[in-house]
Amino acid sequence: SVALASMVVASQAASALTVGFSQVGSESGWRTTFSESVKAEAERRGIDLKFSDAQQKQENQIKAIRSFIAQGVDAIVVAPVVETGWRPVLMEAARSRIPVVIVDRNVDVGNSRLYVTRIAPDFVDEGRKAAGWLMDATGGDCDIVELQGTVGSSAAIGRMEGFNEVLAEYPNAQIVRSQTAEFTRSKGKEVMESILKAEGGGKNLCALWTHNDEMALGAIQAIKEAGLQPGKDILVVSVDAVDDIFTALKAGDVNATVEMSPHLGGPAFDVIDEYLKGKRDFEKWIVMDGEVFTQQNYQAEYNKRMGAE
Ligand code: GYE
Repeated sequence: SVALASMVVASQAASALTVGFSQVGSESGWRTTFSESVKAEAERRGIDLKFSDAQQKQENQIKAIRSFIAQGVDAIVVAPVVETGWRPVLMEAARSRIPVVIVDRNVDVGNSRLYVTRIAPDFVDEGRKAAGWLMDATGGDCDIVELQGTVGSSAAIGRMEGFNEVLAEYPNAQIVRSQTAEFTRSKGKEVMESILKAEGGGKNLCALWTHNDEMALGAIQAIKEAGLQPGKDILVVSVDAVDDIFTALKAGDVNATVEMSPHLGGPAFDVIDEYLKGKRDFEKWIVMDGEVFTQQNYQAEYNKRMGAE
């Protein structure tokens, strides 16, 4: 029975999956939680995870994917920084018969057979939800500053599209300034400072719309330093629902955020398991949904998160 037990152990070890994960970077709290969640999930499942942080550079992601292919991993998970430029490297993975799962942002490859599926929210819908909340809150009369995410990322492209689509229905609402702050807190503060200066201090602004919470958290600092009250003088709406934004909701500095789950690792590993067992007919997009949290309804979720720490 000792021999039997060791055989069982050996066969388990032999069947352990090796998965390469190319992550965008660590630009936001949302991203860090996402990375931690993928690592924890891999550990829980006994997956040998090769984790690579691309520091927001596509060239680093392409290098990482090539090295995963060279190492002969069983599957590759990619959270792409931008949409374009993925075709050649995904074709290399396909030629090596290594399945690729896309998570979070999208790839524009013109041939969806180059990946198994994509697990992600509907970014356009997130933008619509943010604008819907703001138009309700202001009666559709509002001069808005927009802080965009990384240029060329589908998160920024989609959120912008959805927000503007709703805004088009309100003749008295408009975006008066729009600039990228690259999804980071420090850029959010810096860019907001310069916008407030350009806007004569910002007293005539109605709202700030940011493509993620991290930029909102930086920008509310800038608003305070300019002598205005974020959440009152300038309404603040964003996307992600990271832990820190709940503190800001409670403090009244932020008004609303559209939730995006960072727990994409579990669903990605499920897909890989199914694929390796022979399944081929996957939906090309597995859509994750999220709630809108506001100063009126954040409390229950806040308690849940703080209690969980
Ligand atoms: O909203 C932001 C992050 O791609 C959806 O990237 C993601 C975005 C997320 O850094 O915080």
